[in-house]
Amino acid sequence: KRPQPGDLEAIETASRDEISALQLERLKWSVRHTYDNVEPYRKRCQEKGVHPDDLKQLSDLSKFPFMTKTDLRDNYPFGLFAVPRSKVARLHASSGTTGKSVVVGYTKNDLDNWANLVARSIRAAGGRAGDMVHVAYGYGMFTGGLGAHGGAERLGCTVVPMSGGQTEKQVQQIMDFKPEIIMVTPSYSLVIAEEFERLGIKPDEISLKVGIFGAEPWGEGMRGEIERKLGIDAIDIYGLTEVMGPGVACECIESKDGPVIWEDHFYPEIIDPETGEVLPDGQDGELVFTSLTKEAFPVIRYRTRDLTRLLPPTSRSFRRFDKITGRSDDMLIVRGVNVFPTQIEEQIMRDPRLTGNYQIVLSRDGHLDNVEVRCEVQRELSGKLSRAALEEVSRTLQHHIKTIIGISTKIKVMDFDTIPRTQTGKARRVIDERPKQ
Ligand code: ADP
Ligand code: K
Repeated sequence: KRPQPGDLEAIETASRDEISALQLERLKWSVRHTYDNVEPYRKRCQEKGVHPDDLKQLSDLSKFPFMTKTDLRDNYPFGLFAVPRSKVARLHASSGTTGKSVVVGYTKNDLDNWANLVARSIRAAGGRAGDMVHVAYGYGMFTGGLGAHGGAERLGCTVVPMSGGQTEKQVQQIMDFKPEIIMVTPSYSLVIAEEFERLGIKPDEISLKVGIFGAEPWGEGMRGEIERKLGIDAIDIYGLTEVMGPGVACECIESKDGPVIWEDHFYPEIIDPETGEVLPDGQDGELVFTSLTKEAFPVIRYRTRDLTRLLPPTSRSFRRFDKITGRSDDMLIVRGVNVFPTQIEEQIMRDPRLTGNYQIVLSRDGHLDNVEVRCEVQRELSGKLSRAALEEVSRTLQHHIKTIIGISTKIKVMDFDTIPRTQTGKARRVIDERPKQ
């Protein structure tokens, strides 16, 4: 039986007018706070000829300049903080999937809001006070571990601060302690699932009911794979260090239809990544966030580089977004065709004989890009498929990728457990062996 969401806060069912009114009031404060206290942003506004007083309605935000990851790097470490360093209660840093890390700070109030929003996210996912939450996101400068931890504790759960790695011990503890909830990256959850399989433990013998997965893109096919292997509901949580950490948005268990943005704390926009123009809801583009309540590290129009579209409210009064295809800097351009690793993942996951572990290897042959997709057969089929069956798996996948994504690939179907597993959380999906230009 699927868990139900816990009690909702009043704002989660408020009218859109009430939400907009609250957003406008908070937006005015946030823009003013940033302008007054963050000199590089004030200069940027002055160059553009905009002032916090120009903000009369929510749509006026589009007149304000963007912030990007480059701004964070240029002002490393504390140049964009809006409070004196002595008021900063904690620092975190992005894990630096793409380049040098960036540092962010939180006041006591910021940490309080963060814990509340992660608690709200866990509640939306079906968790409640008294549940045991196994946290397998990495602890440390990465926001995943401590972010999940603070929220689970705030909700009144029993928190197991396991962190990443030590897969055998993860599984042993889950069997011994019997947590209802696990919070981890989707790719590491598969590693844990495989350890259960190896021990012959069936999904219905695992105490877990809900998994709350984020920090990297994952598609619907992957959701099905994780749900089957662990016997849980898999819920998508989203966040990024620059904007807060996990808990900027989270799916609700009753609809599982894309992360709901906690719009009382974050104002979303979708822009055309080329022109910077704001696009209407429903149109694909780059997700941009403005923080409405953050004190130490406010962001105004922060460009996430994550590509998706805004969707109308369903089970909450807040808007949602579609599963993130990837970020603009994950995009591969193969012989002129734009490809996201998740698109290839989606095609792999159509075949139940293949696991969710895969790698894409790019190489160059003269002037042409070659793409090799490495995938694995499920444990119970490993070494048991005939040559003809393996060829059929590979031909089918190649055909799907060609007809749906539009690129030619070489497929390598490998034995179970031959592609390296992540121990630290985020999987390395792409190996680019092309010479640097
Ligand atoms: P880094 O930028 O170093 O990877 P973060 O941990 O801050 O560090 O990563 C945030 C990014 O992770 C987001 O911008 C997004 O690209 C990705 N991400 C986080 N949660 C999700 C999710 N649920 N679905 C897809 N991508 C996600
Ligand atoms: K990431």
